[in-house]
Amino acid sequence: MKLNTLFTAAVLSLTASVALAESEIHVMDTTVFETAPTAMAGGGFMQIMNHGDTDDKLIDVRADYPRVEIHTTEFEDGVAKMIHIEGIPVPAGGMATLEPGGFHVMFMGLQGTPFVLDEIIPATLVFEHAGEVEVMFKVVARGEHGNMNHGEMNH
Ligand SMILES: [Cu+2]
Repeated sequence: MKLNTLFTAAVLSLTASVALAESEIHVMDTTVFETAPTAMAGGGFMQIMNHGDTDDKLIDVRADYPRVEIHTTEFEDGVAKMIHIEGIPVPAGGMATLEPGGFHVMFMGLQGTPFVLDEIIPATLVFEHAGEVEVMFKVVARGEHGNMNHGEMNH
């Protein structure tokens, strides 16, 4: 009986410390838009919250596609232009939003493996401080502002 209680306490404290270590970065609303079979790339969107007291940065995204980049969007004379950047800052106690027309993850080389509605795309986010965070992108119908795929402007 005593041993059992000790064991339970040990497991509880282990669980608590693991949860603490992983709880600083919280990722929500991980979505990608469905793509046409001929589309070469698709955008990934999400909200990243940093509950820690250290500024962090999303520096890499890994997924089972030929190339995955972090992009931002700039508008020049009303024309959206995507720019490859090295990372997205996630300030301590703050958040970063990846959305159409702004920061996004660019999955490239989709020819032959398009994003199909309701599919789940596993990926690993890599943060400067928090390290690796596993996420699942859900494929959703193209939103009305979802025109951020390279060379693909269909509504
Ligand atoms: Cu892009």
